Amino acid sequence: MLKEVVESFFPDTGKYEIRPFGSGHINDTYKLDLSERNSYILQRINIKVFTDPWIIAETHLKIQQAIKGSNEGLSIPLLIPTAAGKLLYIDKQGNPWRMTTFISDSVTIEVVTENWQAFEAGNGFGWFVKSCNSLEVSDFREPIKDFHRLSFRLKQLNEAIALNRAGNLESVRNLVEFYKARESKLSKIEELVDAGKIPLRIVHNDTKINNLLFNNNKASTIIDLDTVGPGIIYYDYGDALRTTSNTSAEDEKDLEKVEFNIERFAAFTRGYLGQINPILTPSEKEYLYLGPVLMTYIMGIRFLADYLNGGIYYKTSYKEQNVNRSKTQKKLIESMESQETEMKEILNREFRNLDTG
Ligand code: ADP
Ligand code: GN1
Ligand code: MG
Repeated sequence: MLKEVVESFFPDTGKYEIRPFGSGHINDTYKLDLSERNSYILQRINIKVFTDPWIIAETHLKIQQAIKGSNEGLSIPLLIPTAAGKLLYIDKQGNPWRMTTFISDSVTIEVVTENWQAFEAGNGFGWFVKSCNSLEVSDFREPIKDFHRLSFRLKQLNEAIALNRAGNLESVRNLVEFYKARESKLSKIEELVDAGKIPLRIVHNDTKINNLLFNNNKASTIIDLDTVGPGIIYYDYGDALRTTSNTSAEDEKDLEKVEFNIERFAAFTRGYLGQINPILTPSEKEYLYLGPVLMTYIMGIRFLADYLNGGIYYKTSYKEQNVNRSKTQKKLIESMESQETEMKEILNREFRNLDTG
């Protein structure tokens, strides 16, 4: 199978090496070495999740165009077409494969341990949204419909509760109650979007910290562009902070170790706003503090729904992983709630500093 795929991109290649790579929850990623200094990333796109993979490829190309000429030391992996000139190879089973350039000597971070890493993450993800600012939102299609729409994710959770497919609902009653109690506060964002008060932009939509590559201690490459498309700024700001400011792993079992670190929040925010403050509208600024809690909540209920469904969406390496992920999101939300005043103060201070030069 892999031979067929590799040869569709590089028909004349001689010997090569290919091995699984990375730790994403959705696609299958491989590193392909044609020679010692000539490597690529080959990915099988999960078509249960991305039902129209051509949307992803077309969007990738448009983003490539948009960032051409940017000279801030940041980039994205470039698409490598097949020998037949297509952006994807569809294998005999109907699975789509995509090849991109490999970023040599890069590292990903799973858990941030230093403030500079958070600052760099803010700078990198901020650069991405700034680079997409001139794009026409209506030229882009959503690769996953209603991906971060809260009402859609709540509907999925309610269905999972009603069906209780895995028969484990009783064991997570408290968790369900926790999330249910916060529905109305967070629904406000969707109301603002629907009322046209928060603008749609082209955003990344999956800004977890390991979707950013570092080279020489600098953010260098924004990766995992599958979800790029229309969205709001809170999706990117919020999801990035959910992971950047988490003091522990996404599925940490010892909840004592899980906290939302306010110093990382401040460092990320400084890097992020340094890039995008000039393009933000007043209403986007006003509710920015809600981004982290919104996205942590959405991930918390998605992990919980997948646990109730018996683990049909996210890759898992052990049985309780989805519920552990959901419990860490709960702990992060509690930690954010107890620091809401500080978060607002930090944001206001950064806005003031940037606006007064
Ligand atoms: P998933 O959608 O499954 O999360 P990603 O696109 O994020 O897949 O890739 C998984 C991992 O592979 C990343 O976390 C990173 O470690 C590595 N990776 C992906 N693309 C590249 C690249 N172009 N260069 C180097 N490493 C990469
Ligand atoms: C998935 O592909 P990956 O691992 O970067 C998911 C994100 C979640 C994330 C949680 C298409 O991201 O939405 O935030 O897991 N991607 C999709 O870790 O569902
Ligand atoms: Mg990823």
